[in-house]
Amino acid sequence: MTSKFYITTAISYPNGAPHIGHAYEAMATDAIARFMRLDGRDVYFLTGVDEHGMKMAQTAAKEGLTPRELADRNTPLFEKMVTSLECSNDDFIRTTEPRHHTSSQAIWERMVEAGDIYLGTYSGWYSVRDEAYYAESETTVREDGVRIGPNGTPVEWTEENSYFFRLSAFQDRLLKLYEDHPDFIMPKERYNEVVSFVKGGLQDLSVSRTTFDWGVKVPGDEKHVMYVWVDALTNYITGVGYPDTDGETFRKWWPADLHVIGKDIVRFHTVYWPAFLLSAGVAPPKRVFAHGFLFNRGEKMSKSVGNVVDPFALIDHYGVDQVRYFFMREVPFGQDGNYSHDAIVQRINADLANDLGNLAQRSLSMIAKHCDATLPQPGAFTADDTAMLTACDDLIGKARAAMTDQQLHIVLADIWSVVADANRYFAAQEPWALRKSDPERFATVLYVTAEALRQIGILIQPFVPASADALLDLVGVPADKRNFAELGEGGRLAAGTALPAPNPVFPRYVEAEAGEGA
Ligand code: ME8
Repeated sequence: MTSKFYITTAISYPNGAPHIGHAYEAMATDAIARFMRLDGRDVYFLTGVDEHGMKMAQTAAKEGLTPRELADRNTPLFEKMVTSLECSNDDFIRTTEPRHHTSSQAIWERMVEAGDIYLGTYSGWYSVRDEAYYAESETTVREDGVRIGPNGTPVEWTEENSYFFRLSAFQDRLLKLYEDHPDFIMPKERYNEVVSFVKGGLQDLSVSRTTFDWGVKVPGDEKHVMYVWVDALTNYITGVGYPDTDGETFRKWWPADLHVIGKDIVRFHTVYWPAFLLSAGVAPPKRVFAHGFLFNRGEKMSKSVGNVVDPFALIDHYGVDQVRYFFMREVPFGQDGNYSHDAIVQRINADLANDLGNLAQRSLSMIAKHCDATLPQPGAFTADDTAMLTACDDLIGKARAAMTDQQLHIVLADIWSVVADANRYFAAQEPWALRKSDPERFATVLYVTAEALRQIGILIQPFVPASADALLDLVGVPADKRNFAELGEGGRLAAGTALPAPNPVFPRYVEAEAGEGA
C-alpha cells in the first residue's frame, strides 16, 4: 500500500533576497521529498513565503514601498530559488493569497468558538519608530531621562487592546502530546528544550495587533490584524485545503508528516502551532524536525554583517548538484554547519569527481572501447563479486533506517562508503590486466561495477537529481526502472544493453586563474 507523505518547509520572509539558510532548508526538504517519492510514497511537498508582519511592513517603509509592493518584488526571487535548486515542490504558497486569508480566518473562528481567544490589553514599552514592544530588560534610561529600546529609539509605556490566545490552558495537553509522541520534535535536544520550557508554565499569547494593518484581518473586528505567526503557521493547512476539512485533499494529506524548520523557530512550531490546532479541533502534525544554522567560515550570517551568501551565486559557481551534495553531506542534519570555498571544492573533487565520477568514467570507457559499447554478460560470480553486490543490495535498508530520523548525511555517508568499496574492488580486480588474460573475468568485473553504479545512481537521485539521471543514462537504466523498488538483486542490469558513449558526470572544480574573476 502506498502511504501518503506530506512535507513542508518553513515559509520564508521575503523582506530581502533569499540567503543560503533558506536554500539549505529547501534543498534538504526536497531531498527528503524525493527520497520518499522514489520509495513509493505518495508525496505532497509545500513551500512558500510569509508575506505579512511587522518585518515586512518595516522593510517596505524603509524602502519607500507598500508591503504589497515589497512582497511582489521579492517573492519571485524565492520562487526562482526553489526552481534553481531543482526542488520538486507541488505548491508554492504566498500568505497574501485569498485562500490563505480564508483559512486563517476560519482557524481563528474555531479558536474563538472553543473559548480560547479573548480580548485583553497588551502593555509594554513601545517604540513608535520600531513599531515594536520591548521587555523592560531590553530598555535603558538615557542621560536625559528618556527611556530607549535596544535600537536607541525612545519607548513609551503603552497599552493597547489585543486579542489573546489562552495558551496557558494548553500546558497539560501539550505535555501529553510530547509524552505520547516522543518523535514529535526532533532532534532529541530540541525535544528536551521544549518539554522543559512547557513544564515551566505558559503565558497567554497576544495574537492581534492594531498598530499596523498589514496582515489577515481579525474576523468581526477589523481594526485588528492577526499576529503574523498565527497566519504563518496556518499556511500548512491552507496548502491542503483548510477550511474544507471534509474535502478529499485535506482528508488525504493532513496531518503533515514532517515540518522541516530551522532551530530558531522551534517554539512556534511545537508549542503554539499544536495548541492552535488542538483548540480548533484539528490534529497536530506528526513531526517537526529542526535543522541547524549555517555559518560562513564560522560566523553567523546576517545582512548587517554583510556575509550573506547568495544561493544563486553559489549555484552558478559550483553547480546545483554540487551545492546540494555539499550541504547534505557536510552538515549533520540537525546540527549547525560551516561552509567555505575550500570545503566545497574538497567535496566536489574528492567525493564527486574522483570517487564516483572517475570510477564511472574508467569502467564505462572500458565497456565502450572493449565490449562493443554493450553491457557485457558476466560469468560465474566470485566471493569478491558477491561481496560487492551484497554491499550495494544492503544500501537501501541502511538508507531507509537513516531516513527514519532524517539523517540525510548518514544516507550519503553510507552510499559513499559503498562507492569506496567499488573503487577498491575495481582496483583489486585489475580489469585492465584481465582483458587479455581472462576475458570472462574482465566481462564479469565490468558488469559488477556497472551494477554498483546502477544502484548508487538510483540512491543518489534525491540529492543530486540531474547528475544521477546522467549516470543512470550511462549505465542504460530505463527511466521507469529508477525507483527504489528496483534496488537489490531483482533489478540487476540486463547484459547486452547498448550503452551510450560515456561522458564525465561530475567534472572537477578547477580554480580560476588569478584575475579571471569569480
Ligand atoms: O522564520 N541557516 O522566516 P525566515 C539555516 N517566516 N537556516 C536558516 C538560517 C541560517 N543561517 N537563517 C534562517 C521565518 N534559516 C518565518 C517562518 S513558518 C510558519 C514561518 C531558516 O525567512 C529559519 O530557521 O526568517 C527558517 O526555518 C527559514 O530559514 C525561514 O526563515
